[in-house]
Amino acid sequence: NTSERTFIAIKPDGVQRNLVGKIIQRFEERGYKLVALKLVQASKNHLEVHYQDLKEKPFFPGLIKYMQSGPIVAMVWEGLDAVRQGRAMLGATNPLDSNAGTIRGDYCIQTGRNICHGSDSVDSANREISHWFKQDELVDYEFANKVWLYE
Ligand code: DAT
Ligand code: MG
Repeated sequence: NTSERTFIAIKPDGVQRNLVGKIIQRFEERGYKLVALKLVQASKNHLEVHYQDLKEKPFFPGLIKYMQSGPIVAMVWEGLDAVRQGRAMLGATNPLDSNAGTIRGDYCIQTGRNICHGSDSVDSANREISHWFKQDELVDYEFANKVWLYE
């Protein structure tokens, strides 16, 4: 399915550390299609819903505070296997376990400052995309590269 979509976010540390361009560049160069993008200061409630599955975890309050500490770049990327490949490109949750060549493995050190988010399944991608974007913010356009990326 070359129309699979994933929600990718650059967390406040990624923005402050000037890694926005580099992270976007990886998805562009791989061949994924940018469908939506915005810089947002997320509210506490918005982040608590985003991370609803983690609300019982001991690190949850710290996670919400971290995610609220500055603007986030919210994006939707589309293409074949976008969810799984997006996760692979980010690397392991704990950057100490992330391979070199992944975003986390190359640009960060600690789990609590792991600079990026990616949906972990197609279902959570759909939920996260509609949580962060209005339908009319998902831009429908012809991706000229498509014929050179897919047979
Ligand atoms: P991922 O972001 O790889 O999907 P997750 O959904 O399990 O990982 O957790 C969401 C975020 O919460 C993660 O990116 C960083 C933070 N986090 C997870 N486990 C943590 C821990 N043990 N200590 C501190 N922060 C943690
Ligand atoms: Mg997750």
